[in-house]
Amino acid sequence: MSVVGIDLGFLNCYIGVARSGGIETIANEYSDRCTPACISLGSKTRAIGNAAKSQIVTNVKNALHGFKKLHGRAFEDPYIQAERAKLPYELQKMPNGSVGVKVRYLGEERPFAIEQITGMLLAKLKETSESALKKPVADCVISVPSFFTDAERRSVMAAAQIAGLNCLKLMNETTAVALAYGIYKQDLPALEEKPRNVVFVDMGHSAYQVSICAFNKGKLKVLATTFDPFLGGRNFDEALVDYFSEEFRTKYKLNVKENPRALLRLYQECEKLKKLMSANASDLPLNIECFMNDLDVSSKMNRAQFEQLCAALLSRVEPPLRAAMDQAKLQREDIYSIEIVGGATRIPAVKEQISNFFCKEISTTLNADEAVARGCALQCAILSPAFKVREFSITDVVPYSITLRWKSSYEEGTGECEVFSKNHAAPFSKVITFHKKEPFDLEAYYTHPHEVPYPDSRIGRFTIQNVVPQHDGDNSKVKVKVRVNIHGLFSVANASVIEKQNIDGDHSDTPMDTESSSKNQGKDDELTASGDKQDHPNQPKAKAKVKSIDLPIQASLYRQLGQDLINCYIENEGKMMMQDKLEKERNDAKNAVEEYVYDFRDKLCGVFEKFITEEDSNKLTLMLEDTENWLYEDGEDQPKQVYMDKLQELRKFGQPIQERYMEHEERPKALNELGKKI
Ligand code: ATP
Ligand code: K
Ligand code: MG
Repeated sequence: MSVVGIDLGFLNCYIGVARSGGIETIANEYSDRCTPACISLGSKTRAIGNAAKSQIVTNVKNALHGFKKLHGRAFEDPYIQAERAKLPYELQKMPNGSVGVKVRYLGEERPFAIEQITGMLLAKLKETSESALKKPVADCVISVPSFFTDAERRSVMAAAQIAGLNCLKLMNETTAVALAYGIYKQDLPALEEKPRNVVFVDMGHSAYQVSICAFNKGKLKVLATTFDPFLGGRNFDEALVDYFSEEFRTKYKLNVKENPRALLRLYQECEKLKKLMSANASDLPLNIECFMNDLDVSSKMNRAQFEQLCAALLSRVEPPLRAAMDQAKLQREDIYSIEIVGGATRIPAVKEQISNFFCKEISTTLNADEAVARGCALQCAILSPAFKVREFSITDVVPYSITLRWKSSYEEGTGECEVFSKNHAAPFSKVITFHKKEPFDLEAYYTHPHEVPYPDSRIGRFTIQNVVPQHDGDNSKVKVKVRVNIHGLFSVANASVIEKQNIDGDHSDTPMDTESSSKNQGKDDELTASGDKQDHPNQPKAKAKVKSIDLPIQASLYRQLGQDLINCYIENEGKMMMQDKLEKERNDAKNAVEEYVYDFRDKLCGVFEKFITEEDSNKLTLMLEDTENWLYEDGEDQPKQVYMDKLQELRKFGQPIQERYMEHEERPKALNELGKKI
């Protein structure tokens, strides 16, 4: 069984694998360890990754990129509408109200759900892993931003399923980085000592995330996570694009924003310029040939100007750092080190903001591009029974507090209770007791909608079924287990009714009381809840004559894709893969003809010359020329078999000459051998 971790980036994806020697990141067919999060749909085939990236400017409407955060949202979502105005390809509302794209593929206009798009990307990463590891890959850990809500997480899970991956865990990006940092550290404080507190900062292309973790030997505990989900390298690119667009308007009378292709090129050039400015403070040129209306454009910028231009963005670096320290209740002197990753932390002014806040040098010892993938691979190794790694326990946090609201029976009305507070340990299970006579609904939602970068606070509704009064007409005692699982997903995991045969005095009028599950349930996603007992003291329990009967739960999760639809997407992905495979074979067959033509022609005036009459050689040369022309005309686009037949036909002429030549080559050798024997 293989052990794979995937950093599913907004711009760049990386794959980490665990091998006996340790963790490494693997390269794709372009010998590139970074696979761009890009998919280009064509009339015959799909290109995914590097090949797709090079088509962004030429296949503007069908080359998809920047789609990571379209997951799990309604089409009408303000974030989606804002992205839609900027994306060069078209977004489309899917029948279930979520987001898809409208592209031309195989010669017709087709919609694809966002889960299918990411599914394509993940399938490509799966294939890359398989060809590197030379065995099938299914189990993996996939990274998600720590601020992803349940709907976003579930949508990524669906994408993994479409790609044929078995996602053992959706891992928060900064937690993956923390694991990559901690697991090999030999000098962590012992369990009973004060933990080592480390701040992790990741600024990628689309988002900025901070987490503070406490390390002891063999364990890490996330204390707080904070973020600006809308601050990343792309915002700095955008600032440059806006600036140069304005300049080109006055200088060249060009309206860049109205020309998608020019705009995309400007974005690419600005990203390059931004990176150059990280290494060089002096004036740097920006030149784009044949930019628009056959005009070449040029300009320049230096780092000081850039920092001025981005002052508003730079001022957004500090607040999440401050918030993280507040939430973790730590002072600057409690921080052992500040570790930064993510491409955009290479911007000197970003680094400066961070180190100024902590009054401390920041550490760049982690691999800024690969730490997330490495952490995910380590987590996968820990979860995989097939792999031995050192014991390391990871406790993450719930990013947003979660409240349960219930509609009670006629007498009790409605009630609510916060079941998980912000930064509560996760994964975690709690048991809540209700006293009910009939089935009831539990609605889960984020307690403080304004803290959640998502416009809907609903998580899901869970109906606890088959609840009836006790024999004596009294309330039944219903125990409901709520859980934030290993993926960071909330659920009502199970419900049971406790038959009233006990006399435990637990008969209060309060509609519910909470208690933490105090037993480890023997599953990955549950922790012992001892730390929580103080908050919700356990009622003394009567041991005798308690019978617990499981109750069915009907769950309706917010923005959940139905399994039927996912199955349909799985089938479609299979068809598209087959199509890509056939198209590749067809192209290979065509290339084989072309190669044969060139090779044969070379040999006709080279090694074959002595083995063929001049007349035959001329005839063959003509025939090869015909074939070459055919390849560019009628033979440009033929079924695979046509190319195979063509190759066969050419071989009929080439083979005899080849044989005469080989025989001639072999004869002296054979004689030589014979001579030795005699
Ligand atoms: P996200 O984490 O938001 O999903 P990602 O993981 O794909 O995105 P990264 O690969 O971490 O993002 O970072 C990409 C960003 O970093 C891009 O905006 C890129 O331009 C920027 N970047 C990379 N190198 C440099 C550099 N030397 N100077 C400035 N910016 C850089
Ligand atoms: K990345
Ligand atoms: Mg990233």
